[in-house]
This record gives sequence, structure tokens and C-alpha cells, in this order.
Amino acid sequence: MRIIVRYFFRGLRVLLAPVMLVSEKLSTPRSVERSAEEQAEVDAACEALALYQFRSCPFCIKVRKEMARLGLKIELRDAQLDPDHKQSLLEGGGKVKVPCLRIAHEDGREEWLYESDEINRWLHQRFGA
Ligand SMILES: N[C@@H](CCC(=O)N[C@@H](CS)C(=O)NCC(=O)O)C(=O)O
Repeated sequence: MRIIVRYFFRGLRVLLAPVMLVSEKLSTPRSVERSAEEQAEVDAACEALALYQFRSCPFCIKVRKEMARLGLKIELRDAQLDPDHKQSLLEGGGKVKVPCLRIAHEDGREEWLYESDEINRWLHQRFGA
């Protein structure tokens, strides 16, 4: 019975994925505008960040939309299709759950931030106006 339920949800996800991706494209907000200097500073700060995600996860889409709104070029790491990224997420963060933002702090510490709301709050505090 459990296997049927699992395959049912997996099938549903496969069917819904294109719809969610199109909807993401259509509803992604415009980026905030910054001067070239400000944007260069933001781009440099984003090099310390990486978002572990699944392409069609609704919580990841929520974070990607916030990234787009804030004009953030954060590297996306697919923890579903790329086994190396999946392993890094498991070893670094402790669980394969997405979205997860990896933050490399200047003092060498690394932080693994889970929960889409927490990530969006952190991004907003760090890069919002
Ligand atoms: N409350 C979490 C939900 C995240 C979530 O459920 N992600 C799913 C993918 S859509 C996941 O990683 N599932 C794997 C697992 O929980 O082991 C958030 O807002 O980020």
C-alpha cells in the first residue's frame, strides 16, 4: 500500500512539474533596480551563497522568486539530480531537505539554513532595501 501511495505522489509530481515551472516563469517578479556599483557588491556577496534545491519543489520556487525579486545571482545546486550536491547537503546540513541555503561566512564558518520562510527572511534582511 505504501509503495502505491509513494508512486502516486511521485507520478503526480512529474505531471505537475511543467505546470509549476511555467507558472514560476509567468509569476517571477521584476528585480529591484540598483546602480552598477551596488549590484556588483551584491553579486560579490552572493558568491558566498548556494541554494540547494529541487527544480519543481514549490518551496524552492518560492525562494527562487524572492531571489529574482531581490536581484540575487545565487548559485543553484540541484540536490535531486546531482548526487554530489545531494551528498554535500546531507553531510553539511544533516538532511536532504530543500530548499537549503549554504552560507559561507567570512570567518570560515559555514551555515546551512533550512525552511523557505527562514531563507527568504535572511535574504530580505541581508539584501532588502
Ligand atoms: N517547510 C519546508 C518544507 C520543505 C519540503 O517539504 N521540501 C521537500 C521537497 S518539496 C523535501 O525536501 N522533501 C524531502 C524530505 O523532507 O526529506 C519549507 O518551507 O522549506
